Amino acid sequence: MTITITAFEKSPDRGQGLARDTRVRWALEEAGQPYEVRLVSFRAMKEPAHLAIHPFGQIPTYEEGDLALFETGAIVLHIAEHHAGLLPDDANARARAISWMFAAVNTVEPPILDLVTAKILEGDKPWSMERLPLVQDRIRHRLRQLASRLGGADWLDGLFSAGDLMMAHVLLRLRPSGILDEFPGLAAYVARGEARPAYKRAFADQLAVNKPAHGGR
Ligand code: GTB
Repeated sequence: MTITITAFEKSPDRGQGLARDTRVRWALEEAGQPYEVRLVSFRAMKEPAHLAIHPFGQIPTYEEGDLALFETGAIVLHIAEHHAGLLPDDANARARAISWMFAAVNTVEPPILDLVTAKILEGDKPWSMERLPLVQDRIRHRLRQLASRLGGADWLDGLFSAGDLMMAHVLLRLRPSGILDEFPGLAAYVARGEARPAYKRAFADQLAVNKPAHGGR
């Protein structure tokens, strides 16, 4: 059955891989599953046809036969549960890997999203500059905890899993801020994720859609 995902017709990051379709592409590449991409404009995302698949009018979505999913955590978990390579066979190790997936989207991603909100959506408010250090420090607090748990290991719990995939992609969003580089262990962790052939294919495919015309940026 053909798998079809949705992605930005034109990603605001111009192909840095920060939009969330990248984590779904990455999971599909790790699982060795071919897929098609339907590109959607910001307007189309808010129209009934897309809202029928994604109630919040966002990307990415995932369609396979009569199954339609939204939310990257659920999509990546679905892929990981149906194909080898993203979750361990041992039941307890599998449950722990899923904990890391939830930790990525529920515990680590929210303060990172707050930074985006503070800089972009609230950047013109008179109190914005005053709030920024608080938001940045909340991220640093989480990263300190995560770095301490990772220690010198390559991955969060043994072999690479969907938990690492989600966590590494969540952390990638921080790179433009410079905060990721304050934590060399985590920066190296993200780089290990990016070095995986599956990530490279996913990144290249989203870049091909978003590459600025005429080679400029
Ligand atoms: N919780 C949902 C999930 O995990 O699937 C969140 C989905 C989501 O936020 N999708 C964003 C979207 O559709 C795209 S990824 N936004 C349009 C809208 O809400 O109208 C978020 C994103 C956007 C841009 C960049 N960037 O330019 O760097 C990075 C990430």
